[in-house]
Amino acid sequence: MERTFLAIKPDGVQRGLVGEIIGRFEAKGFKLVGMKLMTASRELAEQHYDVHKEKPFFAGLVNFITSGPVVAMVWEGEGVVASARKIIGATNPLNAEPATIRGDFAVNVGRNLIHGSDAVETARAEISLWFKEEELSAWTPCLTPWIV
Ligand code: FUP
Repeated sequence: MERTFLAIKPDGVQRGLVGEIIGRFEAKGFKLVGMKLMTASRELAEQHYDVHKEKPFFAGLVNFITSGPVVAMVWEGEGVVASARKIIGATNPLNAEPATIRGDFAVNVGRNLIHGSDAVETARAEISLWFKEEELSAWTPCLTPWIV
């Protein structure tokens, strides 16, 4: 089954939006298979955002993401990578539609509350970067027959 990596960024934790954000993925019908509150090391953050290492915003991005705890999560479900990106909304919150997480709660591209993997392959790499296999739980939700 498809999995994605989501991380509620330090601004989401500081603003008390953890429950609100997690609730949206639960309500949609996706399954939480891994979750931990942790402060990322610079090394982890630099690897995670490696694709942006030449960008002018890279240093600020790494400083921000390592500035406090994040909620790192793995979610599972049919089409979860693309669907989570829709639930999250556009990277720049000013372009994010209402009813998306960024559309409802964020204003600034550098403080956009949550990260979500952009493709199935990226998700695989990000999950193995942030989680050990034994930190993930395979479980069978009894609600599944009512949703899919
Ligand atoms: P996303 O996939 O929506 O997280 O967006 P990107 O991978 O394009 O960007 C990663 C992060 O870099 C964003 F969440 C915020 C930050 N960023 C900036 O701070 N300024 C920019 O112009 C673009 C991205």
